[in-house]
Amino acid sequence: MKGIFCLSVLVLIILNFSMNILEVEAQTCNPSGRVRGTKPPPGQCNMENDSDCCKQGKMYPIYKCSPPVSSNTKAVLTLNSFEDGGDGGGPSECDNKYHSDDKPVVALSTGWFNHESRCLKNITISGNGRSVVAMVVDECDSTMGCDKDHDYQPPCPNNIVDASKAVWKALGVPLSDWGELDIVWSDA
Ligand SMILES: *[C@@H]1O[C@H](CO)[C@@H](O)[C@H](O)[C@H]1NC(C)=O
Ligand SMILES: CC(=O)N[C@H]1CO[C@H](CO)[C@@H](O)[C@@H]1O
Repeated sequence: MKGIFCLSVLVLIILNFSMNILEVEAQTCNPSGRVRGTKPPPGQCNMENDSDCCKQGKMYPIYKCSPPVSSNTKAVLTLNSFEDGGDGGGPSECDNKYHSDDKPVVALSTGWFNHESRCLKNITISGNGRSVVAMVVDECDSTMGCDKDHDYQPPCPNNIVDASKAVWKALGVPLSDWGELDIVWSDA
């Protein structure tokens, strides 16, 4: 009798445990691996406007997925230049062009960029009590980083809306607070 009781408790525990795992898998997006940071060669990694540079030996998680998209998906807004010579690296992936930082344009983390499916489409970004419509022109690569192609910057986290200064201005964020802001976004 005691044995059966113990067994059923054990079965319940195992069942509960595996259901938790399934639930977590459905809701979150786990790293697909890590890359090891290499020190940028002299003159590499444009530190313009607080861009982050990889640190030698530091391990950075990489992601092929982003959290699920809803009508108000939580994200972190960061600042990027989409101009030639800016900190965004090469031309934008969607149209192979540079873009004026005076236009509201953004790059999305790999999972949200979703194989170019949001390319040249608009999203609505809400933060700081305001909203702005911005066009998706590029990917913020969550799958790679710390190499020449990515200007020796770390891989993008999986929840980033990387925006031109026009977006920051439109949201009315004071210049001194530019850098990182909690926002929500949705497909426009
Ligand atoms: C996106 O918004 C801009 C104005 O901000 C507009 O000119 C453009 O047509 C819109 N693009 C789409 C695909 O809706
Ligand atoms: C994207 C962005 O805001 N770039 C700015 C970075 O800093 C330089 C110099 O302060 C500005 O000229 C850029 O506009």
